[in-house]
Amino acid sequence: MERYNFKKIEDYWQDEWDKNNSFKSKIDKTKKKFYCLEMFPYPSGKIHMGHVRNYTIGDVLARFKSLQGYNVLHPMGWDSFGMPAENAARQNNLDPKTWTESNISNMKRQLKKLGLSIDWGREISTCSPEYYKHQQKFFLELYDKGLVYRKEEYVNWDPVDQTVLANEQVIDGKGWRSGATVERKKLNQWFFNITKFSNELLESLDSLNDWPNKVKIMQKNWIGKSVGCEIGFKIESSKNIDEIKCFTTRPDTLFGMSFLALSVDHPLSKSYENDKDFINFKKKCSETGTTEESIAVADKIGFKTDLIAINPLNEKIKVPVYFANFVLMDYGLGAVFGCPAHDQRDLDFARKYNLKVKAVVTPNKDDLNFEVQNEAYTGPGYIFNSSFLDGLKSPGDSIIKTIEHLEKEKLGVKKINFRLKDWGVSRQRYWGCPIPIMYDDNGSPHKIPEELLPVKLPSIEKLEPTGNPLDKITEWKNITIDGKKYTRETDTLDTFVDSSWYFLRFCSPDNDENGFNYEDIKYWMPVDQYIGGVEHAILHLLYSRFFMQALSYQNEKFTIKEPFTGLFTQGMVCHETYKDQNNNWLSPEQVTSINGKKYLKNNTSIEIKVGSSESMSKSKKNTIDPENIIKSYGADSVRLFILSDSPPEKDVQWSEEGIISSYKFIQKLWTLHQKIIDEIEKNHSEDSNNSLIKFTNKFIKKITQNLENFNYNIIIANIHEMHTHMNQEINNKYTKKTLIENYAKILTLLEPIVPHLANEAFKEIGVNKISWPNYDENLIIEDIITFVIQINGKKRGTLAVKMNVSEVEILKMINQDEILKKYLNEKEIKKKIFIPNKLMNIII
Ligand code: ANZ
Repeated sequence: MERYNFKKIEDYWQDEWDKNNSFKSKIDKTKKKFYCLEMFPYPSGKIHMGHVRNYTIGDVLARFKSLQGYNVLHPMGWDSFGMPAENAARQNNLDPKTWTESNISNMKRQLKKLGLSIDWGREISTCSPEYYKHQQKFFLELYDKGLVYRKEEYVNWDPVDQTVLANEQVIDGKGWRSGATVERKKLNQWFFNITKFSNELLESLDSLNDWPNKVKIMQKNWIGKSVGCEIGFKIESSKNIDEIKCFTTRPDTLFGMSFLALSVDHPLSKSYENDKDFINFKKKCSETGTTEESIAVADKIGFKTDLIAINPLNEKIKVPVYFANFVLMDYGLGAVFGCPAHDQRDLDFARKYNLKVKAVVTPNKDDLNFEVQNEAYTGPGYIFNSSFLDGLKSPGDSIIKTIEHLEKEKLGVKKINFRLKDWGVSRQRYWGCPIPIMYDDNGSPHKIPEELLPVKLPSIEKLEPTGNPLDKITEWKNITIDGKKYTRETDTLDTFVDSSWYFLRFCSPDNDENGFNYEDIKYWMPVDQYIGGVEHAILHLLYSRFFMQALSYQNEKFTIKEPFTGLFTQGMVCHETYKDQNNNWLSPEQVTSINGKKYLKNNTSIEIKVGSSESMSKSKKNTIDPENIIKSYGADSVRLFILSDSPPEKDVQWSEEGIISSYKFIQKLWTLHQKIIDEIEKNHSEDSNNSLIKFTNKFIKKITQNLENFNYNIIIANIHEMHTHMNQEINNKYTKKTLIENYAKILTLLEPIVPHLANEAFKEIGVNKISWPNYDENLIIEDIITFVIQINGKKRGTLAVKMNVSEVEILKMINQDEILKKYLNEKEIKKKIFIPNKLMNIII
């Protein structure tokens, strides 16, 4: 038998697809459309196994839908702005553009080697002015709609590198590169008013039936709707202030209050701005990062004011007012009342400053001596120690009753708060989309006139190690319009903005005037199936959803509220980890396995420690280079293996043995193919039976259903079964016509998974490709079925019978059966329950 020469065959087909523009998509209103999109990659330079998995899953679906007769849009582009380009450029002394473009061309070449059915005619790159021009227009559209604003906000500031750091660049409170202690610093920044749509973004999640539940829950938590109330606390004899308002979700714990705490940025801090101790305290607070997580784990510290607050439910309870580092200014009202017994932060704070800890919720209705030690009690229970609230269920009735009381007495009002914050889009970086704004002499912002768009990034020879390069390019920064002088905004946009609308651009990639045509998006949008990593469950997906809200706001023509109808989140690709005796990571290429039992460092007798399998990452060196693998085993083997091991939503374990066995299986499929061709050539005069037709029908049904449900790993098992079955089937004699008809159907079913092999096989049998085959349910039903016999509800045996046998026939057979006959024992039959093709229950 001839071996399957994957190199030649895969090259041939990839060339053909390229030459013929095989996956070109255009609007065809006679056909139902299907928009299949995988999250576009950051052009880091080389594809990794995560890309291989993501794009293989998408490609299987795109090819399947296309064979089913859908008009498929399956595009690809590059999320090409971002920090790595800037860092690489600094390290290698070149400009980010050159670095990025060469990465794109390499990755594009690698992706083509996977045999993906992509319409490359629609390729986009977010760092090209042709793309970001439209983004700048959208920015100004949102600005005009009042959805963009500027305000002072804290950032992580690296005092040595003179630059703003992203949260992930702050490691243990220090700048990742300089190692300097990071400070909190206020800067003027641009914000998108995403919170305007908090409610819409939350409620519309319920309409997304084809999204994983876990993603919807993550988004819900992120938006974080809290129902509670705002309470006014009277301040005793102060000249400056007579009331402080707090937001709480637990008004039922008011009788347990022992202090009131304010954010250091609370308006009241103005009265302390000349107080040396307060200034020191504020500085100490600024050493904690800006994230909620870093604040949560930081030591609780406070600054005691001379103010005394009065409990609105009992004027005799008077408590001190502090500034505290755990109160955030941008949530609620920047002020909280502290109830240490029922909130851990409050308890930590109270223990530190010797404040009272009074329990007001008891887990057990009868335990009125309940006390709290080192752990706050936050569970459910009953109110006690609380006058008119005593005995009420907490939470629940107790909260309702407290709010009713506060509202009646005009001490507070019911209030809904969202945890979601407005989206800060300013980045003090070079390699991003310039913000199309300029400032006049007074520092007031103005829009860059539309005819001057795009505001192009100036090219740059060499990136300085510190600061924002755009700040220093004065010839770019200073502009004159109509004789008036302005300076440009030097911040660029967060790269999440680039990816919040790219799926619209794919619909109209060549439109120079606008980001998209209405006609195009009306046909193609929303994306029918979006596929990507669960790491984007919150930000990217939420920002894209927000962008649709923002574009449709005050624009009746734009009617897309949700960008992605279906969402699929695929699991990670994992590999074992290896370490030498000195605990240095080793890559799989540096390790030789001895029968899979022992592992040695290559060409040595040094034994290697094998660690758990973890998701592939450069830091642990457990990556496998897809390009090498494709070179050695071919794209179809890689596709087959990456789908075979586990359901696509779960992690997959990469292994050498796995890819080798996929490779061998491809060879076996090819051997089978040659046997089938031999049989076709024999040209038998008639079909010996119809078992091939029946098998094909069953196979169609299984593959179709498994494709529809993303059970891709089961499909691989189905293909193995097909291989075994067909090897036997060809011993039966079939006419050329029957064989070709059925084999063509089987090849069509294989095409989404192993497209090169399937197309080559089609070519060899000399048949044009066909569309997705249907199956005939009647042919799938087994002729002989197992029929269950129960006597008085107990299973007493089975009968092998033909389909659709009658009740009378079954009874006859029971009476002829030696064993079953005994159970009846000629007793009187009281009742018979007959379920066709399944069972008969005889009551005697
Ligand atoms: C009193 C209280 C007693 C609270 C108790 C909790 C337990 P969620 O559910 O996340 O909305 N809080 C309010 N504003 C805050 C701010 N700016 N910074 C830090 N914490 C703030 O949480 C609402 C609760 O978070 C509020 O309810 C408040 O503490 C705190 F036994 O009020 B609570």
